[in-house]
Amino acid sequence: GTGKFIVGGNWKCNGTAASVKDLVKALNAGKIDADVDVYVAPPFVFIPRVQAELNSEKYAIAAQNCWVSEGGAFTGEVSAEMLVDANIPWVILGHSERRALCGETSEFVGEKVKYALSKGLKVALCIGETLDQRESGKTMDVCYAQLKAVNDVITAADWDNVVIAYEPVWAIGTGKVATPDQAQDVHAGIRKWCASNISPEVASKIRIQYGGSVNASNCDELATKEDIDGFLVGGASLIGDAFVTICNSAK
Ligand code: G2H
Repeated sequence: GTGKFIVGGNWKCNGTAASVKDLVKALNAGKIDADVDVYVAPPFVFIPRVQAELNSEKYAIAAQNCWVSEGGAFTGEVSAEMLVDANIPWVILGHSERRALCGETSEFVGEKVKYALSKGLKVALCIGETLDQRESGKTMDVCYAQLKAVNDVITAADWDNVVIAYEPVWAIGTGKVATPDQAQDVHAGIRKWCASNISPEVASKIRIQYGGSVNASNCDELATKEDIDGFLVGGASLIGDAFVTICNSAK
């Protein structure tokens, strides 16, 4: 890849006021290389305190989700325009946990990406196959279908504000990380798909993060791969020094 390395910390549904305070302190103490973009995605309830305390020169804020259209009578949801109004520049959409546990289809994720982009948010779009799908040889078809559902409803120019996070479901929170070659193969396939189905320009500049059990020990080798442009980190993003190490793993 040619874009600036980008690392996201997905805190998922974790934390207490006290643990968030400690994590912010550890992140603020970390030295982040100049040539990396970093975002962290706290649970909504912690975002205001993280915004107030986290060093915004090193870390941007992301939401972990937002609603598919304009806010209104949608109990429990947070709208894209609320994120913009709250100075939250990024949103993670299509995470496999939301696809699997909250019934989000690829078409629904596509509509969410479209709406979030239309409001000016930057999107980390998560895609990836399950173990069954990998074992039956459908990895690339699954990734392509998830990308197509988004590409069908946004323009080529819209992709400038999208980062793709390839997260094989079998590697998420399992400690079972994809090998650097496995990840590289899929990333290269995704980039090729972008060249054929969006444009060669988008393909050459879109950033593709790898996610799934990334930690401070495995990030360096993964980061050597040509088409791995960064990481989306779950468990290890809750450990300040580990996350800082991952942020600085660009080769
Ligand atoms: C994948 C990843 C972050 P973890 O979901 O999105 O989580 O690093 O815990 O596998």
